[in-house]
Amino acid sequence: MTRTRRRILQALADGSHTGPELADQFDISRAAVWNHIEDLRDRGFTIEGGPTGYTLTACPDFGGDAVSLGLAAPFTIQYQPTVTSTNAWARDLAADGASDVVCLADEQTGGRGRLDRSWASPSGGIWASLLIRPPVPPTDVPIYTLGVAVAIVDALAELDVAATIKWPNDVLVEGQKLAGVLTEMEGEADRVSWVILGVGINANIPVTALPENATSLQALVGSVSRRRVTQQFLDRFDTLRSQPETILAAWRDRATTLGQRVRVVTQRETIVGTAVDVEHPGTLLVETDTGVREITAGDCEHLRPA
Ligand code: BT5
Repeated sequence: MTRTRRRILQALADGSHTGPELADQFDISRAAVWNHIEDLRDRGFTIEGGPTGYTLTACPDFGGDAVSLGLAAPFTIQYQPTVTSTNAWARDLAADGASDVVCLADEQTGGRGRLDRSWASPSGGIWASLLIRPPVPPTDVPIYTLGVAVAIVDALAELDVAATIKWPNDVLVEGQKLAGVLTEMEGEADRVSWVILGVGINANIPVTALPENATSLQALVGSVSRRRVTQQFLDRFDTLRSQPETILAAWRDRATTLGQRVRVVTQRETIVGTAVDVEHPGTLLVETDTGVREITAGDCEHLRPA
């Protein structure tokens, strides 16, 4: 969208304006204003004309223009209806030097989970990858993954959906997975070059289109505004990334793993015990018969109490 068109949209979001007012304000002809309004309508914005001028009465449910409008966080939003994987797309942008970009899609044909698992991504989801370049060493990156999970839980709370986090990054509602996070990065020993935080939220999707043990917002509360959920999530994450020292406490408050009997499968072994804490930057401490183990990565299963 051109800069003028974006500014006209913002002006209409702030209140009604007549064609001549917009023409004056942006120093363009009335015909040009009309063209911009028609283009915005083609993009899915409902703009009604009346005695007080043009009024924006509805936004599209999703898309780059819709999510950008009213977003406080300084992210550039890029949108494609269908992609293979938003993380793969964000990697291409990272190679081009981009930063603070969010790649959004309605559908992914090759969505990925951790360890190359597949991630079901039918149309109606929020499939998003945040490309950021935090000034930290690679060892600190897991804290941003925890921050993303916190931001998702807080965005869902606005819909009265009470979600919790299972270490390290599963967002669950009543034990079923509603959202997941896949973090990728590149960097040198003392500084990351880029971090991609891939976020999948099952939004307006019937559970029949999802794997077992998955749930969706549609199943929990009915169809939602993906625009609002995405904006709330991005704004919350932006606040958290500016205060990374607050993330761990926020994560602990929203986690279900602490205090539970767990089985954690890492690349090398399986550890069974009680999850007693999570330490910076996201290390799980599990008390076992042979002492406390520190686990930096793995798949965690909550067990019934012994
Ligand atoms: C994750 O992996 O939970 C990370 C998911 C990240 C997806 C986003 S979408 C945007 C971006 N682009 C991508 O290509 N990926 C990211 P993991 O913890 O490994 O969980 C994967 C497992 O969750 C699978 O093996 C299934 O059992 C299950 N699963 C697959 N699709 C699911 C879905 N839509 N909802 C819930 N569970 C799912």
